[in-house]
Amino acid sequence: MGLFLLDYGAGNVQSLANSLSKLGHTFEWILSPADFHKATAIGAFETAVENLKKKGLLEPLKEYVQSGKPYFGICIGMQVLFQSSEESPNFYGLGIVPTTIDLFDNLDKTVPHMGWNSADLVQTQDVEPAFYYFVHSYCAKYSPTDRPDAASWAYTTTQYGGEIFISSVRKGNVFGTQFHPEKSGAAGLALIDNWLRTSEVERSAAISKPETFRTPPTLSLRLKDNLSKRIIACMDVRSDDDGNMVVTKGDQYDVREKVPSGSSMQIKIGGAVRNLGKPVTLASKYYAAGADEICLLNITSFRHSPLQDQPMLAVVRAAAECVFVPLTIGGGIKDTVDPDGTKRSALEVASAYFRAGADKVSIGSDAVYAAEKLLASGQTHGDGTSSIETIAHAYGRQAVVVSVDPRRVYVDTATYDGPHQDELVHGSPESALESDRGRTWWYACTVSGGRETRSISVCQLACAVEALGAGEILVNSIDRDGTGLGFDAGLLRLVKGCVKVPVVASSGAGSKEHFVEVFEQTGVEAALAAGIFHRGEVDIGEVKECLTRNNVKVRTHVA
Ligand code: 1PR
Repeated sequence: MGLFLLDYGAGNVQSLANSLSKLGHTFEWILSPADFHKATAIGAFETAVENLKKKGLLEPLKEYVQSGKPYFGICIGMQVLFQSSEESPNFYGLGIVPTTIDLFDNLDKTVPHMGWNSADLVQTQDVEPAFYYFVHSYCAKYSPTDRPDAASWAYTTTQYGGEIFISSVRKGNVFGTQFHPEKSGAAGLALIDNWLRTSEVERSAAISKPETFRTPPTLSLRLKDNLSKRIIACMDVRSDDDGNMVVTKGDQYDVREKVPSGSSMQIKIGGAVRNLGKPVTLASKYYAAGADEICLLNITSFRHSPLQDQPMLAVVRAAAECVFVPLTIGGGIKDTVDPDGTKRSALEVASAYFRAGADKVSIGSDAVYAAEKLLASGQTHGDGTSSIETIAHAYGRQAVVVSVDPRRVYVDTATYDGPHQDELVHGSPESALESDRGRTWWYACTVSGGRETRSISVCQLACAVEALGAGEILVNSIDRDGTGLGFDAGLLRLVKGCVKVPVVASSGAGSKEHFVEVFEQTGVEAALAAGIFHRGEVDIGEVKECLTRNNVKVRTHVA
């Protein structure tokens, strides 16, 4: 009798498989209803219940759970234990936990709820809560007065803004977590390991003690929720001049070494591609140092970027085996054609990366084209065909990041009569930065890694991609990239003011204090940096210490 994982092919179940391998557990996949008879425990699955129905797995799953055999469900794997979800009116779950899954309200917070938050034990308040990685838009509200039966299932609760929800359920041999333990670093791996190493008998005995399920307590909202700010390490990846995949880093997107003037080597394309290390080695190092997420960008994807023999797939696969926090892959997420003429949709490309172990995909150029199309149509919703929509529909909006590469377009206020009047930013005449001093500009979107500037502004893009289904917006800045001058707060405030989804600040970090400034001045949910980490100028731990000293909440227990 072994450990079984249930996957219906649309989620990051590979991450869980990697976590189990790392912990030394062997497992098999559930492929047909008959496999339930062999299983003693099963793992996460992520997508709508309809897919389970199609495969004839829903009823066997219900019988399995009701028979008292061990079940561990993650995210949707927990939600499926409930009656139904507002996400899909025709969705009927297993009905084991007698309540519904509802959408978060976004009046006081960004939705999805994405990042590291605490999971507080319901019955015992004296244990320091652990932090886990959450990413979801729907939740089971914790309500012991209105829904006491459901609340009695609550093992942990979590507060997000003005709402308290059930972040894990546990009774007998059933355990479900709304958070992703397989993406929650050492704390998450320990939680999975403990559960798997406890015998069925011990689990049932512990959980049937009378005091364990006394009346669920009423919890009061604290002043502040615990969602922490995320620090993301980003690697721009490309092949060097010898064809090896390397991490590089540009200055304003130019990744080649500067050639000394007068050098006989001085040619139009500049010097060699800067090589700052191997992507998997660095990803593993940043995970160990406490990065809350890792981002890998294929920066030469503007060229022909086939799926067949795509070297980034191998990089993602290897990184996912040693990184147990969320992994985002960007570059080349678009419709493409393989050398043999096979057409690959953006959804197929994204699916290949998810199967390799990515948790999110980041879309750059294709998002600009989709936003332009939406604006030209005059509609508020897309026609369902863009890469953002197809991937969000299949994997959930939380799996779709849009990466924006804006560039400043300076204007003369006396003569400017263009369409971006409302988005003009005025630099103070006293600004320390010469690029800002007394000048006025707007932010234009670019495609192909900044090689082509478009007329759509960053605000137009942000609003459009949110409407299309993006779950997060990564805001780079070509002007600040690699300069170490600090994040562009004006740009980030603009984007934050346009959207409700989480915003990630990127480009320009030059000191640990810059991270404090960006969180205090812009309200972004996460900050990403590259060069400062690659060159070893500042360690991720130092950044987090500095943020903690300045009362910015971050995940600090990473060991
Ligand atoms: O258009 O969907 O194929 O995606 C291409 C992706 O590759 C986009 O996310 C785009 O930002 C990225 N990209 C393309 N060319 C470059 C380049 O540098 N030549 N990198 C590039 C963008 C920006 C950040 C960088 C931060 C932080 N790099 O990724 O890591 O600016 O740097 P810093 O902390 O050192 O200042 P598609």
